[in-house]
Amino acid sequence: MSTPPEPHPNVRETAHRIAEMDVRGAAAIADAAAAALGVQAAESDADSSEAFQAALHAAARELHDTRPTAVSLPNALRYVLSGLDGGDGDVEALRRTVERRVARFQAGLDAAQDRLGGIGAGRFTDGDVVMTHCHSTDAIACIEHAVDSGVELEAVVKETRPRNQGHITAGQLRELGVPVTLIVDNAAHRLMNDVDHLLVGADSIAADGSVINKIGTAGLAVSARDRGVPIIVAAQSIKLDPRTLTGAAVTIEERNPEEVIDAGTRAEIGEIGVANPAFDVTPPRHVDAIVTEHGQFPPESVVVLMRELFGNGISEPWESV
Ligand code: RUB
Repeated sequence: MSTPPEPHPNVRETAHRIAEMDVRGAAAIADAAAAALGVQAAESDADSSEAFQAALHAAARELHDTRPTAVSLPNALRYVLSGLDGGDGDVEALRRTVERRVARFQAGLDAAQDRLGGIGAGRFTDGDVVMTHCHSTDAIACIEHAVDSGVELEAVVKETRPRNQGHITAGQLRELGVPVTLIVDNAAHRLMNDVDHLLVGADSIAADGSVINKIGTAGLAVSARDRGVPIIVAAQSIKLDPRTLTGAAVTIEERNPEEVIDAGTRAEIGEIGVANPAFDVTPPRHVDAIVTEHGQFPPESVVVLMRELFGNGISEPWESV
């Protein structure tokens, strides 16, 4: 087997930033991965269409192998690479095609988020209190649209251990002028009596309507159900996982134990195991609505949208590298 071509340094750098969570959140990961493929295409010195495609596939592979759970990543790669199907163009034509598709993909991300924000905002009325988990740009778009149209909201923001992405959410909601109460994750059930909505994002949505999102979402949804608080998932359609149409399971990322406990403290405690799953699976029965740019769906019917958008067959050209 021949050695795969070296990806462009920008691709290496982007892959590193995604793996280290300098770039994080499903939408931002998709955006960064598409941009990196654009740089790979723009600066490729390949002298044949085959070499050009091989380099793009190798770049996609490197980006793909960074984090396993957010399906927006393979969906972004697939979208950009599908422009190369057939491969009968010369290098310049292929380069232009990739650049065009990257631009279209990135514009689509922004437009989808804006549109779903407008749809999700419709769930809120004046004086509502919204509980959030982690940091989701799709979820924040719903709050932003509501605030922009004059609805007064308050937020209870979970800090979201171990990485505290709730702090990002708190900062962004303050910028929107929303009063924020920050809580530790363990206080969520206690505070559930005081909130009107639970609003979260998604990293992947399976064909049965299960929602894969930041660890803690599934337990939070059980708590919200118990208190009769509606559970809303804001997720543009690149979060739909077409691989699950044929029964594949979403891989849950396990991260470094040092995010949970530093090595020194761990050594002081003595011999212990540490688990650090980054995501969990909320079953469809614990979700009230999935808000996408195509409208709101009960989780069980999201499969219809998934088939419409992806069909039954999906390609993974980076697997051939
Ligand atoms: C982020 C997370 C977010 C989703 C949706 O996890 O679980 O809820 O990615 O985000 P991590 P967005 O911080 O580990 O990447 O709506 O911005 O796509």
